[in-house]
Amino acid sequence: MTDIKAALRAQHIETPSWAYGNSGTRFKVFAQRGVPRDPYEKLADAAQVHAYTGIAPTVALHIPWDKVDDYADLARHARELGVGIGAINSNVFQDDDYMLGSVTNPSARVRRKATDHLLECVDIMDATGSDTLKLWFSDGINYPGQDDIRARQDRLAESLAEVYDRLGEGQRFLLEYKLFEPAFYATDVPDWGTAYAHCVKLGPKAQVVVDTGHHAPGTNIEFIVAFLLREGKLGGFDFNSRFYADDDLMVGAADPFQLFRIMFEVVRGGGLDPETGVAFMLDQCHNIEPKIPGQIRSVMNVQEATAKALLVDREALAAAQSEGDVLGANAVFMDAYNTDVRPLLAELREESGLAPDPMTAYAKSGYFEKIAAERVGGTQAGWGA
Ligand code: RM4
Ligand code: MN
Repeated sequence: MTDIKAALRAQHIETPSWAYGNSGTRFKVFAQRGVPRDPYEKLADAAQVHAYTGIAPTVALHIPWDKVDDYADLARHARELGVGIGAINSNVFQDDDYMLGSVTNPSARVRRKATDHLLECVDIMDATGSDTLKLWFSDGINYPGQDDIRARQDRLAESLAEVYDRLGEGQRFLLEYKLFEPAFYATDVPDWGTAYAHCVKLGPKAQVVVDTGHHAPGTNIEFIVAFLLREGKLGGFDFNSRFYADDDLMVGAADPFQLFRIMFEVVRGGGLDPETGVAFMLDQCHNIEPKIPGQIRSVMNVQEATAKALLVDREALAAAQSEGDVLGANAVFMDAYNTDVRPLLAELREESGLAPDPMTAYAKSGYFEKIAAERVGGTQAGWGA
C-alpha cells in the first residue's frame, strides 16, 4: 500500500488552459459566468484545480489563444499561484491560409508560415521553461485526388525535421494523430502508426501523444499504449472521453473501464515512473458543466483509474497467465477494477493536508462566487480566443 500511495503522490495531471474558457459545438457556444478574460485568469482557475487535488501542478497553453506580450511574466504569475507552464500547444488550424493544410499545404508560402509558427512555439517554451511542444495538424483532404497523399507526407516530414532541429536540451515534441475531422477523406496524421514512423525517423526528442478521443469506435487504445511504451515512444496522453467522435467530454465519464485498461498498461510498462516522461494531460471542453469542477472531476477520474490499475495483483495475474488460467487471470484484473478506491484517495489527500473530497471543498470555498462577481466586463476567453 505504501508503494501504491507513493506512485499516486508522484503522478501529475496537466490541465489545459482552454478548458477554463467558453466552449461549445458548431451550433452554439454557451457563455458561463466567471469565465477568464485572459491567460492570467485561466492560470488562476487552473491553480484552484491543483489546490484541491494536489496533483495538477502544470497548465498547458495554446498559442495564439494564450498569446501575451511577456511569456516570462506569465510563467512568473503561474509560479506565484503555485503552478507551472506545461506543454505548449501549437495552432495551425485557424487561419484562412490553412484551408488546404498547414505544413502539408501545396503552397510553399503557407508551409513556411506554418513552420514559423511552430518555431515560435519553441521560443515560447524557452521563455516559459516548458519542455514539451504538442503538435496537432488538422491537415488532410476532403476529396479523392484533391492533393497527392505521398507528397503531403514529404512536406510534413520536412517541417517536422526543421522543428526537431530547433529543439534545445531537455525539450521534446509530441506528435498527435487524429482519425478524421476537420478533413474527412484522408488526414495526414490519422493514426499512431503514421505518428510513430515520423517520430522514429526524427529521433528521441520526438514522441507520440495519444488523444483518447481520436480513434475509430472500438479501437483498442490500451494496445497502442502498451506498444508505444515498449518502444519508448509514448510521450503522453490527451485525456478526454467520447461517445461518437472527438467529443472532448470528461475523461472517464463515457467508459471508465477503458480508462482503467489504459492505466493498467501504463503501470505495466513503467509509464508512471517520472523518468519515462509520459505526460498525463487533459484535453477537454466543458460546454454545459462548470469548468473548474469539471476539471477537478476529470483529474479525480484519472487518479481513480490509476489507483485501480496499481491495485492489480501482478503476481497473481502473472501466475494465472502462465498457467493458462483464462478466467483466473481475468478475475484478478476485474477484482482491481471493481475495488472502490475512493476511501484510499481520501486518506491520501488527508495525509497531504488536503480536504478528502475536492469537489465539496471547492464548492464550499466561495471561489466561484468571487470570480462570478469580479469578472464582469471584458471579453470572455473562448475556444479560439
Ligand atoms: C485538437 C487536438 C489538440 C487540441 C485542439 C484544441 O482536436 O486534440 O490536441 O489542442 O483540438
Ligand atoms: Mn488533443
